[in-house]
This record gives sequence, C-alpha cells and structure tokens, in this order.
Amino acid sequence: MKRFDVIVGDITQSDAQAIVNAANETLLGGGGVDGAIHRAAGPELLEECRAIGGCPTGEARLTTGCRLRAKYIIHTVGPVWHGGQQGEPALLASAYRSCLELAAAHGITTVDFPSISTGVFGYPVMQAATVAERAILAFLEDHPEMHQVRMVCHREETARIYRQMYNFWFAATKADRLDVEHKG
Ligand code: AR6
Repeated sequence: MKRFDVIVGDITQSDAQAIVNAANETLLGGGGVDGAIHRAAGPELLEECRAIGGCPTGEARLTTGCRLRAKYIIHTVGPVWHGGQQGEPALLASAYRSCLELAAAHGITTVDFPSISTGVFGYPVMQAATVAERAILAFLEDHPEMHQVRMVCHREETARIYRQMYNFWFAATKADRLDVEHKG
C-alpha cells in the first residue's frame, strides 16, 4: 500500500476511516463535494454540523460518517482564491495539516482528501496540488502511525495534475519512503 496516492473517484464511496469535506465556515452544507457528502451521509450529518457551530478557514472539525462507509468526516474550510497574495497558500496548507492532526488525535490511520478549494473557491489546481502534497508529505514523514493518505479526485484531469506535481516536486526525494508497503 502506498502511504500517499492519487486516485480518481467519488469520495462519498471511500473505504478510508475518514474522508475530508471541503466545506465553508458555516458547516451547514453547500454545493460541490460538500453537497455530495451531505446527500450521501444523510440528514443526521447536518444536525451534527449544526451542533459544532462553524469552522474558521484553515481549521478542521470532526463528525461521525453517519450513513457513509467512512467512520468519520473531517470538515475543513479552504481559502477562497483571491489571486494568491492574501495568505491563500498558508491557509490551504493549514487546512490539510489541521485535518491530519485531528485524524491522528483520534487514532485514525487512513484519510481521503478531495481537492480542497479548487472548485467553487477557485484555487488553481496546479498551485493547490503543490501546497496539498507538501503538507501531506511533511505530515507523513513526522507521523509513521498514519498508514495512508489519498487524494481522491473527481475528475481524471485533476488527478493528472496532482500526479504531475507529485512527480515534479516530490517523487525523487520521497519515493523511497512512501512508495513502499506499509510495514505497521
Ligand atoms: N468526490 C470527490 N471530489 C469531488 C466530488 C466527489 N463526490 N464532488 C466534487 N468534487 P468544491 P471548494 C471535487 O467546489 O472549492 C461548497 O459549496 C471538485 O471537482 O466542492 O473547496 C462548500 O460548501 C473539486 O475538484 O470545494 C463551500 O462553500 C473539489 O471537489 C465551497 O463549495 C473541490 O470543489 C468550497 O469550495
């Protein structure tokens, strides 16, 4: 099993212990992957989210998976893209890191992410992929207990860019450690 992987699919069908939702600060649902997750998880999810009372950009909150296969949903809020000079990369990195820290704190060892901020929020995929992968790979290096983190892209084109950025920036240095069977 690769500790980091990029796959094409519908994250609502994920068999990971936790999936990540690209939500907004209200946590009360929306379009895109957020809408798909709420539809698949059922109305109980909205009740759980209501009780949490929102989430600032760059942070993360945990709910159960309700009717999903995944046991947990980690809701995070990525930044809206305003051209890149308003702290977007730091906020996006923080969103990924917060999700993984929350997962680790709950003993979750497999996490699937959608491509946060690159839909409605308009973050260019190439830049988002670089930020996402840097944050994920740094976390995996420091947390051997995390078995697997995957990017689950809805479209082949998005997955292609995540793979390309991985190969461009990270494969040479990380391959030895990440493209191997997990021994734990
Ligand atoms: N599985 C995996 N990825 C998906 C799925 C799915 N079922 N459906 C869409 N995507 P977006 P954002 C991809 O817009 O940019 C919502 O209204 C999609 O192709 O869902 O962070 C929230 O409530 C894209 O690559 O999230 C917020 O208001 C990626 O998910 C706002 O949108 C993210 O696109 C958040 O915007």
